Amino acid sequence: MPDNRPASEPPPTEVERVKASSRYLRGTIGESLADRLTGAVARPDTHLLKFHGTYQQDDRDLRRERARRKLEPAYEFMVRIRVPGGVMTPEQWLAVDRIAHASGRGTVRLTTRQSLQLHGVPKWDLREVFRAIHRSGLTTMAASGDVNRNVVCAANPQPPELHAELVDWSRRIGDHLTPRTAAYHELWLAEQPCDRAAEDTEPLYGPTYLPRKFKIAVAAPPSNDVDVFAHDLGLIAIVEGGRLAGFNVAVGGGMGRTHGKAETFPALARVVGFCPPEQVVDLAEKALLIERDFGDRTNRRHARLKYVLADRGIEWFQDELHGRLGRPLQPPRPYRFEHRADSPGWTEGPGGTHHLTLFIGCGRVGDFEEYPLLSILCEIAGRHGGHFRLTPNQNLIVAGVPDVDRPRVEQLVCEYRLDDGTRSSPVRRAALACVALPTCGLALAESERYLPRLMAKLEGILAEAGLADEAIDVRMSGCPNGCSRPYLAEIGIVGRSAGKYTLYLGGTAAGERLNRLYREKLGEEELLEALRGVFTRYARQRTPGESFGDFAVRAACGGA
Ligand code: SRM
Ligand code: SF4
Repeated sequence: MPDNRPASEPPPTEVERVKASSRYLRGTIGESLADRLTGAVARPDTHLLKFHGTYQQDDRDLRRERARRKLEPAYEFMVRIRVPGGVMTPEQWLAVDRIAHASGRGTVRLTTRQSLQLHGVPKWDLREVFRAIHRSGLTTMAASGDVNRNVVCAANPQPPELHAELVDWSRRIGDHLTPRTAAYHELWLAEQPCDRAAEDTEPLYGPTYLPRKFKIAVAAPPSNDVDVFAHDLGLIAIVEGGRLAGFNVAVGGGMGRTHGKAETFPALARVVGFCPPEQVVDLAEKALLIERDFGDRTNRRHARLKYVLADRGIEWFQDELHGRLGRPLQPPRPYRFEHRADSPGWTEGPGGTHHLTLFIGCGRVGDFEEYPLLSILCEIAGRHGGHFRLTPNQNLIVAGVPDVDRPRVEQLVCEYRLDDGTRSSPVRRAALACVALPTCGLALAESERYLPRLMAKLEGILAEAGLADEAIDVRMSGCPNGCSRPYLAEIGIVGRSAGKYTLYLGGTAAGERLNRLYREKLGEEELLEALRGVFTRYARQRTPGESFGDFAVRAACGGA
């Protein structure tokens, strides 16, 4: 890349240089895949592969032993499958199950953004895995990388008829913002090797794509299940007279921060206006282009849209957006969020159908000892004529069950105790944990593997304080990147180092306030002790109807 910058300007990051010389995301991925001497790919290709929906990882449980034996790390790949609006067919579920067993660790991870992840795929299997995903009608393209990601959508809105319309808008936005490069087809799907880089263009993104990832969510009040304020662009559906009138537009949300670096911070998206449905695709494009043109390409920790807004101001952003749209947004319309947790059990769907929301602990679906969850879900998929919905709370909805089929699904639910979620404590049902160890290369501490154990202890101290029935939300992340959106939780627990966590308190149950730092570097005993203290005070001193998050801000964290 020619370097015409003034000497005072910092250089573009390594990732920017790799993108620029990648010929629209090709790089040397073909050569890396063909290299049988290592389970890894060349370093520049690790950056490019993310755009194709896969991350190079290594099994961190095996790192030390492999190093002792002078072996290379146990390289494997995480494959992320985009599921627009979280809606998939039972056939697609069965296809993903087959792939997970043939090439992965035999489990499927439901993510906080309505995607699926397969872990443990060897490099040699990637091409076949991508082809099988493509044959099922899903894709991994742009599931990650510096592009617009899977557009998430309210999983179970009211009225239920609204869902199809919101998913349709989510899909249209997602399709419009999908990269156009032929690299994906050439590398993974084509029968014969080919390279059409010379003819390629990226009309929206250009050759260096975005400075950083871009995330969009569509919410349907009163539920904020998508955590709309955690997104670069949040769209809040406004229903008037029973019809979708349009969307309130919120910009500049994000969670990631770095311990000890005050210049990195989580931010809530801010509502800047309203737009009618037919303008929403254009609006999403223009917001993304502002990030493309003004995001910081010299520092990836300062590159998200939230930092553009922090540096230039919300008025600047509005002027820029209005200029690009050729018109101002309308003033925002009234809306009210009341909650964001899923409610396990049956709800009514459109046209006399029914939806069954199943609680999936930490989003991990597998065949566990005494609980063959993946097999049971496959059995349901094999007989289900409706569809599946992934929720942003890492749960699964068996959706569109007609009256006649409901008894059969109910029988399976009873037989296999699938409704255990309905009976588990409210605090456990609302909890989220990110993946963390052993696959996530950025994890500083455990999360998914640890939260269930910690939860049992938390349930104990909640019961001691007489709070067993309170639905306080707890979110754990293995590092400050915040993949479980912990800074929006009433209790956020964020990994600091092995066995040590930072404790944040004071989010709201509807996800409209960031929580605050309460205590740092806590081991398990200290963490439980700190929470026992706050729970006891909450039980004694809360005002009528006061939520735990509100109490924590008022009393525990030093007043609002
Ligand atoms: Fe995330 C990076 C997992 C949702 C903020 N995230 C990662 C990686 C890919 C680690 C890496 O870069 O090597 C993790 C892979 C772990 C593994 O082994 O599977 C990972 N993120 C996840 C998932 C699977 C968590 C989960 O348990 O569900 C979620 C997948 C979403 C999806 O389907 O696309 C996931 N990540 C989120 C969210 C939540 C959201 O978007 O609603 C956030 C916070 C919101 C945000 O983006 O600000 C999030 N992930 C990050 C960040 C920090 C980004 C930042 O701006 O600072 C990173 C690190 C990075 O990008 O450099 C990251
Ligand atoms: Fe990994 Fe950190 Fe995200 Fe957890 S929060 S999945 S540890 S990057």
